[in-house]
Amino acid sequence: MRVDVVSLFPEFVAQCAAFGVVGRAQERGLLSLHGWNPRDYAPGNYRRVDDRPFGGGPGMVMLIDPLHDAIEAARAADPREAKVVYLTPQGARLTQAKVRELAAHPRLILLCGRYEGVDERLIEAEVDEELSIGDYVLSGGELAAAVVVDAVARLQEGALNDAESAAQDSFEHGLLDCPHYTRPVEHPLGHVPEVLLSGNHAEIARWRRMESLGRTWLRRPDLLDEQALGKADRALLDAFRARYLQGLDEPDGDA
Ligand code: 6GU
Repeated sequence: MRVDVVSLFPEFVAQCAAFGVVGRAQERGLLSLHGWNPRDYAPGNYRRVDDRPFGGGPGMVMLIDPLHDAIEAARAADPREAKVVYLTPQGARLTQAKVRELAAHPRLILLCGRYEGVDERLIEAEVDEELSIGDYVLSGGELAAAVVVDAVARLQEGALNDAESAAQDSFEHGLLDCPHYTRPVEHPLGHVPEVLLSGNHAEIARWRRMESLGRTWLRRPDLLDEQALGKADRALLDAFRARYLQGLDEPDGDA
């Protein structure tokens, strides 16, 4: 997949994508990232990219033309049709379902705003979708663009090894992940839940599912659609709740 980033700081997004799974996806040719700086399309010695808002008020608004020309240059760099996404706190919230949808597009153009925002006419003319990564304010869309790049890159076929794919599954299925442990078994900070040492794969799977359900119930009840749970999951969640309400749910306590 190809992703073009239109930003006053395109190197910022490139740096975020240079490491780990995403860096490896680029090395494997699964993702190609390209940066376009609207300043390069701004005329004059000052290369101005923003101006004061009509109607007054604080802050600056990004000019139409440098952004328009940068987006058109990005479009022209590849014949495939691009979906243009503007990263803004005014956008719809990014979810894993949306990430899956974006990851299936062969081409994305990610538009990053700075200052108070972008002239609305540019958004109306060029942008297909506006996305936010959460209810807090960032200084620009670059970190959000890096989040999108990371999330879509790891979904490209061949980006993850088997272990990474398996780990991905938990959130894909709408539940939080279970806790994980590694050596040593005994440590001053606590011991490993006995069931994980049992070698009983059915019991281990049952415990992990129960922990996933229980954590989701405790931490992200908004994610848990209890009506949609199967009978087995409801029984596991009931067992978790019973244990939790008895105060036996210490981090080291599967006693
Ligand atoms: Cl996409 N941009 C900015 N500036 N702030 C944000 C955001 C995006 N998502 C959450 N906060």
